[in-house]
Amino acid sequence: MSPILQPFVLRSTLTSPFGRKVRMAAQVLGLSDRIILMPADTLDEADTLREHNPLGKIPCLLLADGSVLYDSRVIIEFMQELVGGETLVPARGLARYQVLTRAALADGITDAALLLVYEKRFRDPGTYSERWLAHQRGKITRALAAFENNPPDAGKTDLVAIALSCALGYLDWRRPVEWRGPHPRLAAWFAEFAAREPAFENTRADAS
Ligand SMILES: N[C@@H](CCC(=O)N[C@@H](CS)C(=O)NCC(=O)O)C(=O)O
Repeated sequence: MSPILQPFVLRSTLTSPFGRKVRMAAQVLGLSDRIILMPADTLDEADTLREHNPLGKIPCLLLADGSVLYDSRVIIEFMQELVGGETLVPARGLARYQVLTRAALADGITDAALLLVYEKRFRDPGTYSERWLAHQRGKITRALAAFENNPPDAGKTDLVAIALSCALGYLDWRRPVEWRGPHPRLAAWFAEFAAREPAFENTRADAS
């Protein structure tokens, strides 16, 4: 069977911001109905997730031939190649690497936000490292400032918009930093993007 006709299993939770990136990208590329979501528990040693991805991270994509793809960036590149075109990422040239770099910056916000959340999940109160928390907050603050100075085009749904909207959605949910006040242009971009792009609303954890 051609890979385009095969179903894919996505190991993820509905609340994972990186899983949401993949779910949004799949919708935008018209691949949602090919994807079967199989929840994974990253804390459960018995979960087959660690066989699929030794890092024990979500999302990962299981293909019909037994291959496993991770991480979210690789899965999205795979899906883009499957459908063809360059909806999410330009195929080549400097423009491609500029989009990938901006998307990496957006992912870095999510990575740092997750580390802030994990610090409190894995350590007992009183043992949190304020220095480590400030180090991660600094990454978020600097990356948000860069996007505030140069927000994406609200009319465009590319990899940058997907990664950034998932990062901001995660900040809104977990609130590791207060981002809206100091970043009005970014907040305006986010509001406009969320209102315009159905894949954003459709991939909320509580979307029906
Ligand atoms: N670079 C990875 C990051 C994935 C990631 O950090 N996923 C989180 C959940 S959103 C996770 O699996 N955390 C569990 C862990 O780190 O053990 C990607 O883009 O997919």
